[in-house]
Amino acid sequence: MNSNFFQKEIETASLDSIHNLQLTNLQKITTHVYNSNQLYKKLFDDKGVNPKDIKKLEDIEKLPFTNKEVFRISYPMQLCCVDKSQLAEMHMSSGSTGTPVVMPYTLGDIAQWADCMARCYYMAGAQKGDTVQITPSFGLFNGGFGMYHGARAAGLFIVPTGAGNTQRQIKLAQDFKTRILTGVVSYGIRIMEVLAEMKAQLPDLKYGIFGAEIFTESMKKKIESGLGIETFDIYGMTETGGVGTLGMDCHAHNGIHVWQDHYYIEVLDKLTGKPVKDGDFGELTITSLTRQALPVIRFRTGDLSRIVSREKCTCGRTHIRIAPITGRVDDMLIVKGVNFFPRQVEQALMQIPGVGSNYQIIMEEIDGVQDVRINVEAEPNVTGYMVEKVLKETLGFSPKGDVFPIGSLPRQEGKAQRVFYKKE
Ligand code: DLL
Repeated sequence: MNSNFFQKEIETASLDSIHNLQLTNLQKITTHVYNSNQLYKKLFDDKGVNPKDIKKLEDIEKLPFTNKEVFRISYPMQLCCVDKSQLAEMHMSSGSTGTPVVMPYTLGDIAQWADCMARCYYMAGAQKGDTVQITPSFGLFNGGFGMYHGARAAGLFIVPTGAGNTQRQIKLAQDFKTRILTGVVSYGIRIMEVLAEMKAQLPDLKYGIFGAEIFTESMKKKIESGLGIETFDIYGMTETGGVGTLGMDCHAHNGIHVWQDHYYIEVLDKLTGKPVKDGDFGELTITSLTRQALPVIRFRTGDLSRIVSREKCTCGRTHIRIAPITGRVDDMLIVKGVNFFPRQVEQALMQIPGVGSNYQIIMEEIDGVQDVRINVEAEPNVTGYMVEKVLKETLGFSPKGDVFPIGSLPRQEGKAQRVFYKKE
């Protein structure tokens, strides 16, 4: 197996040494947030817990949870744990709920981010001098800058295209021999479609690093065969410090390695807040162990996943593996008494030959009754009846299916919006 390490010693460290390091870092970080931030101190005090109570890793369960609401009430900077003179950069997301999440960074935090991201590049197979093309936007969204900081640390040749202008992206990828393409999942698909329209090729492209959106197996296969590359599912979020902080899958493609020296991960029952058994799905809850400006403590991410393995991987890495994110605790849709998730619609649609990759789930209320309609791009041979039949077989009820020519449904710059609400 191609095993390429950026920080081999820590990426392959024994589980014991990783756990020891986690405990030391957990003690340090709880002391840091408690002593430097009033809001954190209040959260700890209200729970009757003091950093000195952390004597073993399991004691993390004594700590209070944080969530998006804590970020909302602390906007813009009340959760910051260092003096402004130490800050270097900030990023922000407004997320699907509209809650602004601000993440300030010290220079040390940027270096930590860059290390996590550089590990991901190397894990995909990057080597010094490779061209990496960075297609997420450069701005408040963490995607562009995170991939940039990491590529700098990894010694790659950066083509920082940012978002949009797909034909030019393709031309630049040809001219500068892009070997690694990075982006949000839906943009990988867009590049693939435009490449086909242009009847062009990207002969130097070998690896695609995509994330920020659910990356279903069917979408992965589509991009891999369309672009002739191997793809990787990269994970991270504004609250943990951005793209790549929470890891990526390796060439074994058997789970996302979460960088455990920097993050402590729990998988919790979303209702009781108690840990679920390894292998069971639950809400990922993250504690940042090494960040300084704004470490999160037991942050309820809302993302659903499960532990795949705590054992050493065939790639040599020892860091825990989680399954690709399957959804969010709050994205379940209910129509006529049937519960379903947007990813199930995607999986069903992708089974139909000729179906494109852009679709919309329209939740509409007609005469007070909730209904759903699926709009999907497809080749002319695909009919609405075919779509309705597959959806009925997989979802157990019959949404109306409408087919549109490839390229005709609206696309968003950045993360794709799949679910739309309409009231008649
Ligand atoms: O989306 C970070 C990122 C940028 C990751 C580029 C990968 C590539 P936020 O805008 O704060 O940050 O959104 C974070 O996006 O809680 C998940 O719900 C979702 N998400 C991120 N990566 C994945 C992934 C960036 N690989 C939120 N699979 C997270 C599924 C993902 N969902």
